[in-house]
Amino acid sequence: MPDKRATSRWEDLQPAAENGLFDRRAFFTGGAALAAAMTGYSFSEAARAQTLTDDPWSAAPGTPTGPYESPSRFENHVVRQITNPNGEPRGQQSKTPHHLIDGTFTPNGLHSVISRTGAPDIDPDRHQLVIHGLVRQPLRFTLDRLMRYPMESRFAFVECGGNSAPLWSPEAMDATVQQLHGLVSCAEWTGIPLTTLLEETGIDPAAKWIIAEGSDALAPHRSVPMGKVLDDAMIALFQNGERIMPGNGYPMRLLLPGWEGNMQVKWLRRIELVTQPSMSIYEARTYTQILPGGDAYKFHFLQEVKSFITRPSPTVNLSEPGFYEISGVAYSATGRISKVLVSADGGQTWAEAALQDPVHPKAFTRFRLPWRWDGGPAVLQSRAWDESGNFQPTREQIIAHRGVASRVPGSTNAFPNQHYNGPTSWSVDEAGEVKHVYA
Ligand SMILES: Nc1nc2c(c(=O)[nH]1)N[C@H]1C(S)=C(S)[C@@H](COP(=O)(O)O)O[C@H]1N2
Ligand SMILES: [Mo]
Repeated sequence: MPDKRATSRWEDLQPAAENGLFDRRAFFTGGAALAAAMTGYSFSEAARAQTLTDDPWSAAPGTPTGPYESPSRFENHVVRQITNPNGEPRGQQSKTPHHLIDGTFTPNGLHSVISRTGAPDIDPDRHQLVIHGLVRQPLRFTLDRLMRYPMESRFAFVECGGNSAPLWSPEAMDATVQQLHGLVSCAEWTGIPLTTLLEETGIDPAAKWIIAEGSDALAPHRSVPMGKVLDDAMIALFQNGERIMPGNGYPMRLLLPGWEGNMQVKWLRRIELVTQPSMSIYEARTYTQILPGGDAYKFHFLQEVKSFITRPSPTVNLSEPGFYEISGVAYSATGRISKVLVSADGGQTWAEAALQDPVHPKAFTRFRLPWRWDGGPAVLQSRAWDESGNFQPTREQIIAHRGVASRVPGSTNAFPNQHYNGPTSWSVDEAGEVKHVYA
């Protein structure tokens, strides 16, 4: 006989959408109700006490803790995917394994990296940041000096404009969430608001932009409008509590929360205040969006509302029918995520996911919702909304606006189009195997 209380709560726990999807209320009604709803779907086997004493690792003292710890050797497969694993000297991408991690912050060793000429081996005692141009007084900052300024911490995702670009392809791909969306990561960044340093140099009212330049061999530079600089630009020195990783800009980077990754200049050495953008190669060509009619966006600053399901996802398959948690991340350049809807029938019916607290602006938000897989075919998909009223477009909407894999005339690059923020769909077949599809 089922417990009466659990039975009445079970009624609140009818699936909220087709194909066995529950919604965020399943978490509010509490563990007992969820457990009742899961009756008949036990994940665990009966326990026998002696199984706890048999294991060899319990029979002898363990390994002493080292000065800097790496994950368990059983987690050796949880690594970034890198485009030139043999160190070939060219631009490099390292992609975050979203399907193998959880929570909202990317561990530093798994943070995505894009670099054109590799990470320079910067001696922090010799590195300097110069701020000059349209200022009252140009200044030079050593790291020692910067460490004396008041700092602040904030959570922010960093996403390459080219993240998710494979999804401009008209054909579905045999690809993991890492391959499709691995060029976005999220960290707690600590550093000095750029405005603090600009108060010291002074700002000539004629200054409308800054040009930020890195000290890697290419000396890449990008222009940033003064509005963003005064809003929330940061000279970041720490990443998830430790000094910024070499690949992410050690010893300092420009952080522009929510904006195109390419603008967030790493290994930062120079900021010049100017009247006009520089129209460098990354703003005049590489990160330019070509529209179906042939026109281009002059700039595409914002990384707009996006979400994707990380589990289940390709290679993270289902072993048998029953209960699973659907989990993923959502983020937006225009504020906090306010709502995530999930579908298990390819977008025909939707249930609202629970958003895990705390929900920070311009940072990853983890969404979760229980799902009872009946063993039949399903197509999983998520869509996100933010507090500014922006939302993740349907695939139809974004393609109508931006085209499919539009090519720069004469270019051999398959996906020059960037900033894909439509939904990602995962199909589940009867064997529980998860694959990328277009729904
Ligand atoms: N100095 C410098 N800054 C750079 C780059 C670079 O190659 N050199 N790559 C840019 C690109 S294309 C992106 S998407 C972001 C990626 O930041 P991440 O490596 O911390 O993820 O850094 C940007 N900043
Ligand atoms: Mo990028």
